[in-house]
Amino acid sequence: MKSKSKFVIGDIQGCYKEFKNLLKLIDPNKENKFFCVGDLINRGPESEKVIEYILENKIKSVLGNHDLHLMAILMGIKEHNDKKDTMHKILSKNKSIEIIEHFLTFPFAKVLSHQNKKSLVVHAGILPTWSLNDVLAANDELISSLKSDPGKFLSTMYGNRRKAISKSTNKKNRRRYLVNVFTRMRFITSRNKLDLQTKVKKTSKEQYQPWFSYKHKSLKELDNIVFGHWAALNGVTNHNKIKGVDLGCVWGGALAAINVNDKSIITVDSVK
Ligand SMILES: [Mn+2]
Repeated sequence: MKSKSKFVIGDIQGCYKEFKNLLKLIDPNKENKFFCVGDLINRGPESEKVIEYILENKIKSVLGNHDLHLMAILMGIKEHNDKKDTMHKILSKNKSIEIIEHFLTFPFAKVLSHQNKKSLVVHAGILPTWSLNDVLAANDELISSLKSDPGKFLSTMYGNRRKAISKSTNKKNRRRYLVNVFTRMRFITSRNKLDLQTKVKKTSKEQYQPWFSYKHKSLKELDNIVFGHWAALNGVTNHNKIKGVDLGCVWGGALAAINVNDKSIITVDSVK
């Protein structure tokens, strides 16, 4: 690699070995920059090792639904679901404060600038009707309430709020909706109503389309949008400016990184 590159890494979800293998490929001399798409932990085998590496090396990411879930567990707001969650070893490490403090530096949306171009990184997606300013305003609104009172934010965050809501009406429901857009969204209607159930590639529900299939206002100002969260897509969006980087490493697929400078993708296979 000639000059410094910037990469966005897909959903790691506790796949520490694959994460380290990927870093060897994208950053052999520790001079390239990389940023994560969220869901650093959970479901996978070595979340505690991923967390250790993230804290030690001050790795940056946007917030994913699993990252928020870990914060809620660490703050005693949610219980570790032993049937689904795989974060016991994180909880036993007594690193709650460090983890929460580090995760509180993560945004929901991040603009990466490169060669006069801009890439937007989000965990799940953004609304088609949003300009870049609207994206950043929604991010600021969430981040300021998360930082000012994490306990209150995390305890009122859970809920399947699916319809948009104005600022003045109900703050909790508005936060829930915005968190769902940034961290859980897959299919939406043309009126920005979310389907929070369907996780596969296609939906039979009329009126619902993948969020990236609509015309996106923010693409006037952005070179591309990079997201994770939706493993079933296997990265396929059929959109030249909206790129999925969750290749389902935790489900036996691959861990991917996209080079935002030239859009090339590097992958490592899941370690069995
Ligand atoms: Mn996710």
